[in-house]
Amino acid sequence: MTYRKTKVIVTRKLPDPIETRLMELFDVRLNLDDKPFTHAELIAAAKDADVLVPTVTDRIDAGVLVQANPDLRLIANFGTGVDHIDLATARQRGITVTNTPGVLTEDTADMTLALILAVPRRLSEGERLLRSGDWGGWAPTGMLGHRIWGKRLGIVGMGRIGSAVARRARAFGMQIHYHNRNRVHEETERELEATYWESLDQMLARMDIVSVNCPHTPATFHLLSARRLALLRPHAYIVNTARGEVIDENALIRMLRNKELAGAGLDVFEHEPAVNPKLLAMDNVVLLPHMGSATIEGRIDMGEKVIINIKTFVDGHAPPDRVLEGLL
Ligand code: 8YV
Repeated sequence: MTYRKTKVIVTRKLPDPIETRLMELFDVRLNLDDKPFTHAELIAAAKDADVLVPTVTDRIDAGVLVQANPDLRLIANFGTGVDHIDLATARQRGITVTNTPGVLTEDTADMTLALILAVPRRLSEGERLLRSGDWGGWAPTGMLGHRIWGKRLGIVGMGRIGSAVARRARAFGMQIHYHNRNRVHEETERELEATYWESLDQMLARMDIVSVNCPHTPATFHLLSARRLALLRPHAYIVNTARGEVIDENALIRMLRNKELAGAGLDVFEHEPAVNPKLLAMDNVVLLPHMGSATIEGRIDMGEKVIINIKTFVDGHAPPDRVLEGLL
């Protein structure tokens, strides 16, 4: 098949330079008004496309995939996480899935650090106070938070993003601890002065701040369950820029309300775009609308990766960012 004859359906509005390049290369259907596709619209797209370019807001489940036309051979996801795609059904139907790893690492790590700083230092609370007009001026005991320097940071998931978080956290004087399926290279551990915990439970019980940086897979759903969250000490903070589903959100909310945890910084939620109103009412949380990778540079790089994956696939080669289920 030639590029020109390849029918690509893009489910959301992408940065202009990416959309322009896609239009130059392929037979493309864009979503200019950016209205998320309904399930029925996703099924219709899968019936029509050779290549589907979805994002995290599209649930590409078995219902979509079994109705796909036989020419749908590639799902070139715009984003790194692929938990919204039923990978097993895609594999059964011979559909290749690609993602966009690497290019959003630094931006997501920056946002993680922003939350690690924002929650203990009460950034959002301070800003709310100032904007409310109620600030009476400086006071020796006004807006006291907690020091970051010297605290223990426990990173859950030491992949690209987890390691980038660790590098930054070192510069803020934090002690790095991590739990990962596999221990990272000795050299990386030395560089980061990182302590590996084979037991997540044991690590959680000793940390001051915990950062979630692992993907959401069947194995990590509610990895931070009510039981595990209860291992955290009451002065601990938790930050999540990965996926809401990794934490049992109801259990987290209960603990925050009962002051069994000091606070949380959340960029992701279990039922996006819905955010539990109980969280919205809390002062000891900083809440962001899933914007960890939201830089124009990052989104253009992600689009470039999507284009390279499609081109390589159409050329008949294995695309560079194939998602191999077992490796997630
Ligand atoms: C993306 C993300 O913006 O890439 C990911 O996994 O979580 C986000 O930062 C989003 O997924 C785009 O589909």
